[in-house]
Amino acid sequence: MHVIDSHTGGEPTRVILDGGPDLGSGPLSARARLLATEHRDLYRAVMLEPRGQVAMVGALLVEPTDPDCVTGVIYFDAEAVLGMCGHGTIGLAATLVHMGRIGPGVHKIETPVGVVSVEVQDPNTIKVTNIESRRTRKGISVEVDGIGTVTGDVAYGGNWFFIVDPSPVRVASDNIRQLTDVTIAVREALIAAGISGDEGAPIDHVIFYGPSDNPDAHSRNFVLCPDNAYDRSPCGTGCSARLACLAADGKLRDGEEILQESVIGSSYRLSYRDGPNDGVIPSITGQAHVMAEARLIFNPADPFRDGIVL
Ligand code: PYC
Repeated sequence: MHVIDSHTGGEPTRVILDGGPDLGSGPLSARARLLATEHRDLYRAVMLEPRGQVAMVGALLVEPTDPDCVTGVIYFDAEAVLGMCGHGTIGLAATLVHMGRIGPGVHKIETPVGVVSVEVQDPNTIKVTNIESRRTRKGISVEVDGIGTVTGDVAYGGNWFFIVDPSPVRVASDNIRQLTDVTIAVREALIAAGISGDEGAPIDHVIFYGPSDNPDAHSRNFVLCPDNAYDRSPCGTGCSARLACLAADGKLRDGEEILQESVIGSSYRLSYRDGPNDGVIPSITGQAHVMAEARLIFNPADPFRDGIVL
């Protein structure tokens, strides 16, 4: 399996160029379901230690159904197949530039949730225009052991998010253990209370917002991902969901730009245009850097061939 690794604001992406499973030629949403149900061991083996690393997201390149797209892609982490991934799309675009497959300008990429576009501004700076994002529920409260009532919004940005602002705990890089524990507890409380996205879709990401020390930043966030790792970047799909909330609350205007900081201090520039279905079309600009190119080996004699599964 031939892979190229990059990171986007510290969050790793592993692009799988070849050697992935055959998922057929159906719609990307059906191919993503097939990856999730029939090839779980394989995609986990690519993400888990010792072959992968904590927080890594995989990007399996597939043939697009839309001939205008430069590629199709299915994203996943060590726990789940994702609908979309913003940092992954920035990393994928930087990888395609590194390979000489795309150059400056705008290119389309097909994902299981729809076609997104990337504008290559320089080899490392990419602007992603995401699918229409929306808030579906405002001011939902859950009881969390040891914390009390936590209130947030349910919003969709290609994945489902519970967005809590202000955070009940300090959003800072020296508080990651507590942030992780509390966001996991919030996700469990949402499940226990039967709170979900559309058609029962699980809310598998939780975001807490707090103030930033950077006077140029709108806020600092902490994002819990399905695999219980935190996003080192500000999370592209999470920022999309957040933009939908800010727009719905009248706190950010169409075309206005903000700087969103992650818990480790990396940042995205964010803005939106009004969408056709009462949501927003988000733009996320960030930087990615290619780090490694490798061939992964799956030796049947390796006792940890499928990764360290505890
Ligand atoms: O950037 O959208 C994102 C993302 C999702 C999970 C990790 N990163």
